[in-house]
Amino acid sequence: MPIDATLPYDDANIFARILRGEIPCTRVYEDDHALAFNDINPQAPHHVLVIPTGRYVSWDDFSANASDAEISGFVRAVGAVARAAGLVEPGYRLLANVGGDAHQEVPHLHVHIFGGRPLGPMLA
Ligand code: DGP
Repeated sequence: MPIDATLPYDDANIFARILRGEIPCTRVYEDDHALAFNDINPQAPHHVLVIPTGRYVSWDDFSANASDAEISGFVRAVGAVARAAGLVEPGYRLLANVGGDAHQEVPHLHVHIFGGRPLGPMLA
């Protein structure tokens, strides 16, 4: 079910549990500001989720409330994950769903990285 991105952070959400190591995932990158792991339901040969280590519901919450260090660390981590996977050429797509209309399902900010095949024009 899509979430309401204006609700307070819920420490029981699935990505919070992954961050705490309570639920397994296939980790591909980790540093002080970000954790990246393979999506459980991949939509492309390369489908990784990058999440901040801080408690942020969505891109909206993160962009409004995270520190400059958290934001720069997270943005650099997203780029590093894609670069390390060799996706810069031929290319990749980033996506962050925010709230109900975008069908955000997990109330912890996550950026999807898609790659490994031609992705076609972006669908609204
Ligand atoms: P979104 O619709 O943007 O909120 O995407 C949520 C994504 O999270 C979706 O592609 C599936 C993925 N996902 C949900 N639960 C889990 C999980 O327990 N483990 C992993 N690796 N991915 C999950």
